[in-house]
Amino acid sequence: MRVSLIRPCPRLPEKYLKMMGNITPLALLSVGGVLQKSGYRCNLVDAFANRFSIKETVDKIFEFKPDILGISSLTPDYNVVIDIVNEIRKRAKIPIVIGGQHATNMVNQVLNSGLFDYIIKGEGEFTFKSPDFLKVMDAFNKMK
Ligand code: B12
Repeated sequence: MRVSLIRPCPRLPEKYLKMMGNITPLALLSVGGVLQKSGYRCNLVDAFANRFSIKETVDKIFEFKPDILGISSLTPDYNVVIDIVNEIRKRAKIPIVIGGQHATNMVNQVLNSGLFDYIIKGEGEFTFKSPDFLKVMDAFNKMK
């Protein structure tokens, strides 16, 4: 299974992005590392490091031809995440998992948005590769 992991770039002026510095995407490296060890093929679309626009982010995602997407969201990223997901939905029907602090703390808001197929709360690496989650994924794919 091919998994594209996405770190969004918050919509802030460049001077604020610069102040944040070069932040290593620890969350997605943790998730991707565990998935790769379990046999998944992963790629990381780091829109923050590359200052990708919504279109560039989504183009990069589809270049990898993923079977599933995992997107990380802090609260300041969430408006951009919504735009990324809306753009993805225009182009393809693909399962989308959201994780990270916003999804963990604002689960009802995220669930009610109707934009995501799965929300993983808390530490995501082991949930993502758990047999229960894979079973649900399998059922989802059969419904398509
Ligand atoms: C270290 C840290 C930083 C470092 C970042 C270091 C780095 N290389 O990432 C610095 C100082 C740079 C920083 C900056 C900021 N931070 Co900070 N930071 C933290 C801190 C203390 C730990 C985060 C961390 O690295 N955890 C380790 C990683 C491995 O775990 P994780 O990020 O939680 O990810 C796990 C899960 O969330 C989940 N997950 C995450 N994404 C995904 C995606 C998928 C698909 C799945 C399945 C699972 C999943 O699985 C991951 C692995 O277990 C947390 C507080 C805390 N104790 O968690 C605050 C925290 C994350 N930061 C916060 C904030 C607000 C910020 C800033 C926006 C501050 C600012 N105004 O600039 C910036 C944002 C920078 C950015 N764009 O990422 C808030 C977020 C709140 C929220 N509701 O979103 C937190 C929770 C602090 C708080 N309590 O307010 N931060």
